[in-house]
Amino acid sequence: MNKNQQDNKKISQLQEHTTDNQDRKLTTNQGLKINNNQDSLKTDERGSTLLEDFILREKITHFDHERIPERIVHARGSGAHGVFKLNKSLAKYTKAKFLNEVGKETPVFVRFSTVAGSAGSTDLARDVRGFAVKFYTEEGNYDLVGNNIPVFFIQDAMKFPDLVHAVKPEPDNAIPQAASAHDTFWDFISLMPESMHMIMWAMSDRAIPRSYRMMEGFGVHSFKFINSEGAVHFVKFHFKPKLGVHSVAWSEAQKISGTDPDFHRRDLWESIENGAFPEWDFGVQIIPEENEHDFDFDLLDPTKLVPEELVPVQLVGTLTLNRNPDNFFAETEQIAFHPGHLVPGIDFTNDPLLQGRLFSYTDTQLSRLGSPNFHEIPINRSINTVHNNQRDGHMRQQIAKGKVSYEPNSIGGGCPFQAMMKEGGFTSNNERVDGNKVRARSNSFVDHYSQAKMFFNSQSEPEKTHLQNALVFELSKVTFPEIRERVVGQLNFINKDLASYVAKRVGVEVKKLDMPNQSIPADANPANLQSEEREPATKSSEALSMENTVKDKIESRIIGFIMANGVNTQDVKSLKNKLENKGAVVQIIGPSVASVIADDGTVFEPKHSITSVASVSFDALYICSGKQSVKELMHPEQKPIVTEFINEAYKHCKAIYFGNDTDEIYNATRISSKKHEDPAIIKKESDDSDQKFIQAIASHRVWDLEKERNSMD
Ligand code: HDD
Repeated sequence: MNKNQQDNKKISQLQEHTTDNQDRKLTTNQGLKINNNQDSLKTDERGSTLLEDFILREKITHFDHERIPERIVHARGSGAHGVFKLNKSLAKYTKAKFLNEVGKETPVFVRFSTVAGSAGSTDLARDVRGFAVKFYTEEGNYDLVGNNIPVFFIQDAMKFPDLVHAVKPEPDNAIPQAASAHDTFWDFISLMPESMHMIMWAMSDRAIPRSYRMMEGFGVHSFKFINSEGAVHFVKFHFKPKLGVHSVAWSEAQKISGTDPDFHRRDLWESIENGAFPEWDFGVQIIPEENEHDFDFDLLDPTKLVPEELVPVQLVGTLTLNRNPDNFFAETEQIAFHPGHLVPGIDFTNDPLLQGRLFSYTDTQLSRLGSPNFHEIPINRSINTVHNNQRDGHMRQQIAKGKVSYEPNSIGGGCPFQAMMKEGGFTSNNERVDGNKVRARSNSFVDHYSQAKMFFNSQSEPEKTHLQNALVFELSKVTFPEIRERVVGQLNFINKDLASYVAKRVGVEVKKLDMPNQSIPADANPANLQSEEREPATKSSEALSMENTVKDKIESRIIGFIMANGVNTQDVKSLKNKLENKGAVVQIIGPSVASVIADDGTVFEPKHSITSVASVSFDALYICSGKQSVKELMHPEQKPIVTEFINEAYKHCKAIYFGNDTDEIYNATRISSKKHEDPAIIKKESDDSDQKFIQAIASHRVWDLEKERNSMD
């Protein structure tokens, strides 16, 4: 543990519960040392096993009960410990202590996830990503349970089970796993106009991130900040990755799902192990209570975002992940988030999606973790000690002293005391409430397309192409033509070209939307909550396009060095140093995993054999200099493998750098027939070639040239 980690109160708390088997003897759960862990106790060497074998019974019984229910959504995830540091005080808006004192550090645990797939599904599914942060503050745990997309599919929690049932594998045959490309999802979506804004995001490349470290995080709902005077501001929460927001190509995502389904999990784990700690700026959009109605959308509607042009994001803190968990199950699996875990100074709004969530999260932990004492599991404990009169229940850990478990009491001197507000006692926002009990949707929620338009308008041309093709891919898997037609009808309200592009490729026509006539009251039928086409007040917003993201860093990017015996040592070492000095990770790819002997006898150890890895695992490639090395790589047995490897990286718009004497390889690839200048294909020609390569890696991909790079198939 380094000094930073020792100062982390949560990590020190976890240490008390952590064991290490190093140099220890094997024991039973009762602490009894075990002398033979190979054989059960029998009547004879070939005889039956004795029921009295308590060691066997204990081992098997425990094993039989190892699995717990996976999360109903967000089952597949990965997490890490870290720290949140405040750089700018928000005391003017909130009394939350962790947001008041500049420089204050608060321990956190963050869990990222996909939504639809099971715990064992691929990381690269086209899906929303969860971004859940538990802040272990001095005033108790505060959970910000968000996503990498700032809006949601539905406006009311009443529809959440329907949404999830629609996207999960279909109930008759449990197909497909971790995919929205199927009948039931699109059937539901086609009938839920309110989903269309989120559909734009989910079909964009945001849904296939390059890394958890390169995703934004959003609290989604509007929350409330309350300051020490009781003044209220609405707030939207943002996390912006220091490495920028980047994605992979869809064909790449599909291949990664086969070659390395743990791609994001591995990436998070390895970057932390390598000391390349993932970092985000934490930001807030703040809206005074009196300006609640200043927008052309309702702040309580979770299918809307607040454009940054209207309310800028103020960056006030830094989130850094700096420590991997010691045990996946104990920490990442057992962590229990809940949007209702609050601290004084932060409160909910009446967003009807958020309101429903407030019930769901504790409820789900009861079935998932099995007991109301889930807060006592080490990863879930607050760093301040819990004092209350709750008692007993399955697996109770806390030993609460004394006779008294009720309040008021005189025997216990009235303890534990209620805390006054000035002592940090939580009080709910003293909001005036007056209304009739209704089961209804506010009219202010019925505009489903204008922000979808804003999102589409904001995309760069390559992003639009990807989004369109994602819709085509998904709808091509829908077997009911009327569903495809209805979705196209919805798209037509967003953008006519988009609708006709998709329609043409999924075999339907763009028609006036025809919603099925269901036997439910018209005003309760979501299909009838169809809004008119309306232009957004903010036509387009820069922050919504990944094109405008940070593109000046190569930190933790994985660069594959392709080499064979006879490679030029000087050349390899010099580029490797330059890249590593900027934080990139160089991985050697050899013809096999056998050592590579360089021209001067230096030995390089490949991490990969070119036959057992695909270019989708790398951000960029360097074809190392050296005549002998090239000759070996172009041996008839190797040539097709090497060229396919490079061609694929080319297709995925990556940076590819050719060292000295590598013309034979260059000429064998499709790159040699390129017709135009391509800034991400670099030949070692001059002193600044290395620098050009570094720039190309930092730019992530040349999406603009995707058509050209793919047109020579
Ligand atoms: Fe949820 C898990 C995010 C709406 C009910 N949700 C869960 C997780 C994230 C979110 C990140 C995984 C937490 C973890 O890593 O353990 N959920 C969201 C966001 C939503 C949202 C950003 C909308 C803005 N969720 C939502 C609604 C409901 C739920 C409307 C129910 C009414 N969510 C759950 C759940 C889960 C969950 C069933 C499954 C596992 C868990 O809670 O702990 O209760």
